[in-house]
Amino acid sequence: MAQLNSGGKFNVVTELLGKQSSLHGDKVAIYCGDTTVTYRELEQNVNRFANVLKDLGVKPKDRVMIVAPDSPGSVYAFLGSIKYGAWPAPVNTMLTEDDYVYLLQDSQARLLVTTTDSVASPVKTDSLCGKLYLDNGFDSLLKSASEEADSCLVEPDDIAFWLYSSGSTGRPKGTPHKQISMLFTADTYAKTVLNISDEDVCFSVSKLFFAYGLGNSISFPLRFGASTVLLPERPTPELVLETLFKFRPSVFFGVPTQYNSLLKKMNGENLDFIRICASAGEALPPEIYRRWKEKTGLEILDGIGSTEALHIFISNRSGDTRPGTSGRIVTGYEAKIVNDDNREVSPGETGHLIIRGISITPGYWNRPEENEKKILPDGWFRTGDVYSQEDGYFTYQGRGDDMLKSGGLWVSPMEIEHALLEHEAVNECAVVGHEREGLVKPFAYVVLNEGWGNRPDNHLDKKLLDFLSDKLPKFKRPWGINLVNELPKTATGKIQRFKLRS
Ligand code: 3UK
Repeated sequence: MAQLNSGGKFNVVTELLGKQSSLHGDKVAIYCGDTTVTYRELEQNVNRFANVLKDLGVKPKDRVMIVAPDSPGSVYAFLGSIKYGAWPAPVNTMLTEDDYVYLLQDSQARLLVTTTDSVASPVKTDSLCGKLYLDNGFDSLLKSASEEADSCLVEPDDIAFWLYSSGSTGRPKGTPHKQISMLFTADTYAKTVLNISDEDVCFSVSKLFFAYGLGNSISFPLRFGASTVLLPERPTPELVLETLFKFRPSVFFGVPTQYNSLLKKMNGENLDFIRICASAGEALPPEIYRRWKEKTGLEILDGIGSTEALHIFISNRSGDTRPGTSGRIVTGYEAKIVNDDNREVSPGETGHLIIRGISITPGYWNRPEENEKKILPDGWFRTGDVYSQEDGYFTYQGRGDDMLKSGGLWVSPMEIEHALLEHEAVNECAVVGHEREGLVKPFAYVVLNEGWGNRPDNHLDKKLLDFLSDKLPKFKRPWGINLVNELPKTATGKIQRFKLRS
């Protein structure tokens, strides 16, 4: 597990790259389109980026915001900043100009690393002293810098980088992470659940600016001397399949909607180069698990992680998957389910999930009220999720603010959604509570699969309700089904149930 000999100062990038580039200098660290980067080249370019920061007058702890597609250049910027002691903050590339103004102001970023076509590129703020364009002059700038650089030596608990956590409501929150945390997530989840080694090639559909993608594409492969496949483009199912066949990764990281759309595009392809499939971001419907297993012969390991925890802390294991659950606690973390008074509930009972582990953020940037609510005594952290647990297997019941109480009984929107998804007409759905005569009742919003929406006779809303009557007890059945063209989603693809409620 992530432990450092001297208890002294270090730099996580030296820890990750120094060892790998001397052991496997010629090995490919990054595949991206037709570009390959060896471990030696990666270390040299990371050093060059650190030297560029110095020349630009950036100081340790200054924020370097990165708004760029996944590419070798964005990895140099991320790791080079950490090596130099600055705090890189990779953020979502799909936001609006207003969002970038907010993010740059909130972080007081000194440098923006972006591309010329980015919505962020024209933005100006008081704190910003410069911009670097990865697609304009970047290569020659790097070439002019020395390939040797000293590491900024710090304590393992010092900050290494920031992410932005996008809750379902409110502005994104700056979420600093410690140096040690990149190693910790690798040595816990990536080692004990995925068993990643230098023989692996990792490919993540989730981008580097998500905590999930950052671990999958940087911390995990580099920690174990594996290779990573980066995809700069939007991961359409066609492009993801093409990438799978081109690089034949052994570890595939997806999200449930991606598995769902891949299933719809696939036609007897053989994916036997994949050793392990992971899913996170939202609960994996058992139906998608089943169909994927049937089509590919592969299990999907569903696990829950968060931006605040940096990566996955509860997960299914190979050969021991329980579809419909998030699996068991990942070695190195602790989890408890508590009631409103923070007392642990009995097995099988539903309550708030709280977790503890080294990789949890020390606290949001400039958000004392949020920190007060979420950070509990003794290092426990409130996830905001509602869970139950039996025999050590944790079952997601919904976000705290999405749960319904109907007829005095807890109703999990997820459970109804999973049942609806078993119907062949249903593409996506979301269940929320609406008030009827002063009481909250479940209602479903359903997006139909192609070809189902325009059948004249369909009465599908009635048919779906009939379908559910075999699957769910009466109190859990929706009071109505609304057929809709799409569901409101966050930039990260999570359904915004609060929008359907209002
Ligand atoms: C939900 C899940 C049920 C849950 C993430 C892996 O998703 C990640 O981070 P975010 O900050 O969102 C965290 C919230 O998403 N969630 C995530 N995974 C699951 N719900 N089952 C799951 N398997 O509400 C959680 O609180 O965007 C995932 C690794 C790193 C991550 N940041």
